[in-house]
Amino acid sequence: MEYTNSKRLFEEACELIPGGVNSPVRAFKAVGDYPVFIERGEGAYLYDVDGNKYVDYICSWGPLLLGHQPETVSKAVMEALTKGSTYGAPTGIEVEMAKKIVDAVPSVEMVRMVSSGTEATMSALRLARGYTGRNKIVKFEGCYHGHADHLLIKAGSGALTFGVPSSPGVPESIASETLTAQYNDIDSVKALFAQYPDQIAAVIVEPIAGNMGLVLPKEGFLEGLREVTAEHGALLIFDEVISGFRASFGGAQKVYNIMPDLTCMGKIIGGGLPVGAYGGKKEIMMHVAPVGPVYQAGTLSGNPLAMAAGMAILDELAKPGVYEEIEAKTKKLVQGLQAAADKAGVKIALNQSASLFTIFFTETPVDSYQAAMTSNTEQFKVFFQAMLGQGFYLPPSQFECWFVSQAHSDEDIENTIKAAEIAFQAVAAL
Ligand code: KE4
Repeated sequence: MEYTNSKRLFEEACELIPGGVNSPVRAFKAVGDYPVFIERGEGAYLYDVDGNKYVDYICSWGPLLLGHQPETVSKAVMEALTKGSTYGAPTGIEVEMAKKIVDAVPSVEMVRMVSSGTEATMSALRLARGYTGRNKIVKFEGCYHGHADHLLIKAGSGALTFGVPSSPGVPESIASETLTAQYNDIDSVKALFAQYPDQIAAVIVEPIAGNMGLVLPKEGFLEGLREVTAEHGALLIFDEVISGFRASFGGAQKVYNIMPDLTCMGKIIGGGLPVGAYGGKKEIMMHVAPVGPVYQAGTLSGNPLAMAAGMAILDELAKPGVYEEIEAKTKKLVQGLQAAADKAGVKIALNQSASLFTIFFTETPVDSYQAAMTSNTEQFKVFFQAMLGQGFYLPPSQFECWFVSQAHSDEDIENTIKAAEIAFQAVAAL
């Protein structure tokens, strides 16, 4: 494959944009020297600036469950654009969108639209602190909730239970209010409640973890979180920015039949345009300005173009059989990839849920952050490059998910498996 224009653009971009990208993971730092620059997307495909075509398994990190440029979504956005792009005033479509989310997501009685997943989680945590009058929050090592200061926290050293900043610029004073626990280990959460009685405002969790690679909740883990937070007067916050409208039309909370107090959403509900949302029990949401004291605002919140795209994609996803169709494709792909790895003698752990999956290059079953960290990132890098060179665009990190869409055809799935047979051979030859 020829990458002349991508290389040139990346050199130019690096002079003007930190790292040459507007979001770090796009820089391909874990897998190569430079990213490919994209010209356009169509259906299940991306086309880069050198004319190379790829089957896309990032789908913009989640929003594009129907693939690129689904006809009804594009049509809805273009139609909305004939009436303007933003008003900074309330519109009828925001009411329709709120109703659609409230009707679909079991625990959500009231919702506020924002413009990113980070805004959604940041606002939900401020609301939890304002509602409970408590300051501490609990997050899980390996879960990512956007880049608000109090969430850029990693586990402190063994002795420390409170977090330490995972980025310069996050004050210790803020980090000390964030406690870290271990995903799928309910005892690590109970220990924090015992150590900090009446001080924890909320526990925030990805009900299906997608940011350490895909890690599924163990039997009883989510139920345990629901029980321990209720017992201690803390809020349970589900970060469904990835799993919302992907795990099912009602999100992971519908699949696992758990009712969190607040839910954060993003990605799919914007149909590819900037969006986020947080919502939950009306009694809690009524604490949000202007009806309540907890302040949160946004110039482009509920933007009419994003609402038009969101309404259109949710209308498509509400149709019978869509989730079953996409999950069936994903399962066929995963079975083929496992067989390809076995054939090459490469040990992998493969986690799949709905239209998400991750191939971990480890023989350890991956049900925790620690297990995910046993992955061989060198093997992942070789696999990634071998797939990219054959026209398959995977997430450029071992610790992310592949995203399958309705646009991926049976032929795309078969071709992906054939390419993986070659890519796994390259790994075996290391
Ligand atoms: P945004 O602020 O990027 O819209 O959403 C933050 C966020 C919140 N919660 C979860 C569970 C998320 O996965 C994300 C963002 N996801 C990453 C990919 N894992 C976005 C890709 C990127 O950072 O460029």
